[in-house]
Amino acid sequence: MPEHTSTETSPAKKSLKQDLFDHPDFYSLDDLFTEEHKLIRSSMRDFVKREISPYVEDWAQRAYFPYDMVRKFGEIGAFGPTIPVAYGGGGLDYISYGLIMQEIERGDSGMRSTASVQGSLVMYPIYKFGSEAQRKKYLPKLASGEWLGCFGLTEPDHGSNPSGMVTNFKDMGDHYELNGAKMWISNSPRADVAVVWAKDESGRIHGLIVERGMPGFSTPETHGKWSLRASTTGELVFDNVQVPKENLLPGKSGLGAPMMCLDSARYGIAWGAVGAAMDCYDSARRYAAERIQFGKPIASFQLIQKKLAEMLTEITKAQLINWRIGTLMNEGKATTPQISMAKRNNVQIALDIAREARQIHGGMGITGEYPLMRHMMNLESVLTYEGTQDIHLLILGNKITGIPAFV
Ligand code: TGC
Ligand code: FAD
Repeated sequence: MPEHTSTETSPAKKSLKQDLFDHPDFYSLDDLFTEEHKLIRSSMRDFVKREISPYVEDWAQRAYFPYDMVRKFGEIGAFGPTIPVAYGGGGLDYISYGLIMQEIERGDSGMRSTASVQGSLVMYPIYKFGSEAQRKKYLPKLASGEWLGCFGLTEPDHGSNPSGMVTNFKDMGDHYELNGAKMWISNSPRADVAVVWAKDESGRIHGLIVERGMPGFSTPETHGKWSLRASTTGELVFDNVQVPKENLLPGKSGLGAPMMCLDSARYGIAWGAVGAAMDCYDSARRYAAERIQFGKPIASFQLIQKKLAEMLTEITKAQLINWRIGTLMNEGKATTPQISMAKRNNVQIALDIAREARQIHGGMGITGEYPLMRHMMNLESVLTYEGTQDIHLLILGNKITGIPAFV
């Protein structure tokens, strides 16, 4: 607690309800969760409180990726929760997956990136489009955290428009030869395997599993980020890499294959962003109750109450979106535009809440004593990756009008 913050118990603090601190659940969404959902949430919450929250500010300040979290995430079941148990996954539903992402991102968006890339962007395509041999070889090691994976779609000249990618492979008879480069790849500098999207000689997109150690494959780290500083980001460079033919994902080709992975990851982000928003709201509510100005806790001023009321309203609306999109995911009915709406809305409200919460903390809000600036800077990346806010608007615009406005 900062020295200039009053430690007296103010009337506002006395009236605060603990449940709204620990888990803002204004519309009693807990009534809709099963006992298993609540157990998963509380065990992830305890894990994050123990293993991430006490250290993450220091990791972020030092731009340090805590690699030992990979094994810990594996042990707690954060990797591939929806993948069947037979392949090392959790065999859980999509609400459980969402709750796991929510609790991890309550700690830090970069830590959630590590987990959601591994589950939705590496394990999911191997499970969905991989051969049985590929599933058996890779999934259990990825689930346990023995191996870390990454997903290479974005290129230096093709971000929002992945169909323009130039990374390509040629059939050399007994193997494929892969050339090109990917940029902005989460986990890449420490990844053991990369799911890479590249064009064949006819220009059709396929997924290939590239392993660290293959000659010509390198993963330079990207330095100087002001965002997601506890997550490691880098490039993937392919210089005549010989990829065994059995490493091609046989189940699906075309842009639709990576887009299906993005549906799953964007869904997880919609939940994760609400976790970050909850953490900012919790901090703002506590601070407002404790901070005395003009002889009163600032929580007693109408303008502060307006900010808190709007935060709780937006969190509640985002929670309701997540609940419904989660049930649609469980039924296999969620559409890409529905997922876009959830991802776009929830990341935007989380960023707005981080900024408002920072204001409530006054000058203290810019320090590492509170999580606000870290969440705010992280959410700037979350706003951009997995499709920018404007790309998600255009996906919705296409759905509404039937007219694609991307070009
Ligand atoms: P478009 O013409 O719309 O579609 C091309 C083909 O793909 C099919 N398709 C899908 N299939 C299944 N599921 C989906 N969700 C699909 N979306 C598209 C589509 O049916 C079509 O198939 P076919 O057979 O007719 O050819 O494609 P487009 O080139 O116009 O692009 C559309 C656009 C702009 C919406 C899309 O490309 C897009 O979403 N761009 C944003 C790129 C993006 O999100 N990149 C994310 C990179 S990964 C990342 O950021 C990880 S961050 C991880 C972390 O740290 O958490
Ligand atoms: P651009 O596509 O160049 O966009 C620049 C601006 O132009 C944006 O505002 C965009 O909305 C706008 N724009 C583009 N096209 C249109 C249009 N048609 N109409 C209107 N506006 C448009 N990628 C991966 O493949 N794997 C990863 O693991 C991964 N991790 C990432 C981690 C971080 C920290 C970051 C920052 C990015 C990561 N990405 C990853 C890349 C991410 O998906 C891209 O940054 C994102 O898709 C946007 O691409 P771009 O940065 O090239 O921006």
